[in-house]
Amino acid sequence: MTTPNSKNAADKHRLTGIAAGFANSGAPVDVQIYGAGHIHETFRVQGEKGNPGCILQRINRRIFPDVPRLMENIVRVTEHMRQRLAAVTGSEPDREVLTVIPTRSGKSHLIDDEGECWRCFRFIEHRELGARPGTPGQAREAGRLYGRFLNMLADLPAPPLHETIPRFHDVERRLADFQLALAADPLRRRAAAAAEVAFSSERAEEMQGTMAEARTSGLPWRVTHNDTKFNNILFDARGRGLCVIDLDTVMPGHVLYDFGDAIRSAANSAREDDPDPQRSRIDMAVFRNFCAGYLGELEGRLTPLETVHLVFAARLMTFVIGLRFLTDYLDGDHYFKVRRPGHNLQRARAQFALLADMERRSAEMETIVSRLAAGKPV
Ligand code: ADP
Ligand code: GN1
Ligand code: MG
Repeated sequence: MTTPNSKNAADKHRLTGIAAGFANSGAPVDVQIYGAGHIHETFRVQGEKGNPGCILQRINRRIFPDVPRLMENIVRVTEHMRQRLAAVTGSEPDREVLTVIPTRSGKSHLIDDEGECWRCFRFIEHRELGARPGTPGQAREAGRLYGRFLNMLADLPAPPLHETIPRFHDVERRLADFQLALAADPLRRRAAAAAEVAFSSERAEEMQGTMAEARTSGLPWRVTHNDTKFNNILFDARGRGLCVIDLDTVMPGHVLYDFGDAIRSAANSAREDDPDPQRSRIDMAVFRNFCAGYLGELEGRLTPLETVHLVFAARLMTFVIGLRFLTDYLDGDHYFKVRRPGHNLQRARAQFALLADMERRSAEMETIVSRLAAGKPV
């Protein structure tokens, strides 16, 4: 008979076997589920004493079907950042950039006997901080780290990185996907989402129009991270930003994507899925401090067109990600991991409440950005 305990033991045995396929020194001692990401299955593998262990991930192939290209990007990006860090006195490349641990036969990923794809990174000791900054200093550090990330990849040699998710943050694509899900409405959920559907329709034109105009005016393409959630930064024990992780979506993008996604994730006074939309508000202290860290690091790099669109970017990305949660709800919850019925609808509602608050406070946000960009205190 298979009991939960025997299943656990079988799973652990299987995971330990997979971990042993990577060129990590020493035998794996224990494996546990780890982290709070929405995309992959992540495990922490503990090694024998003195071995930092590793992070083992089963890659979500529905979202990233071309694993060799995905891993090629990650290897290129991490090696480039490692070289850049090696030139900085006092830096610790093993902790400040992810290290891909190859398989025993030297590959970037392993395919198991069920056809699942696995990869492994060196485990970086860090302090768990949760989904949002707890202090102004952490918000500033998050800004600094995402700014430094952009700086370090500004001279990544050609060829361009692969586009791992086509048109990932393209608002036109996201609106088209939303319209398809709304028309199909496979689970008859449209009525439950009527208020959110109306909210997004009211904003579609402004979002698309402003973005199209910025592109026509020469908004630059850069190497961007594209998934700049607060929990995609690891912090050290003293609360200093250490390492940017979750590099699956590093590819050509606009700086607006990174800035906007970071603000909607870090400068939210509530959890991303708070069931009470009244609580989703822009946290101005976090906004100010993130901006100070980000703009301080990127001094001289951003063009005036980029700077002038930063506050719009915070609204744009809150809209785009809210729309993706809403689309996934209508579609039957196939993309984001959900933990309860209606979870994606709650997430969409919370993002839209945050967006409405940003709309109310846009003028204040603009003042903060323009003062910082002009080198003035806020
Ligand atoms: P997802 O795409 O599912 O969000 P991530 O790559 O962000 O997956 O990893 C999930 C979690 O695992 C992270 O939020 C972090 O807590 C932890 N993690 C990932 N890589 C490392 C690492 N190299 N060292 C320590 N913890 C890590
Ligand atoms: C996913 O992987 P994770 O949990 O950091 C998603 C992001 C969303 C985010 C919402 C590849 O991020 O785009 O903004 O959830 N990543 C992907 O929490 O779709
Ligand atoms: Mg993540």
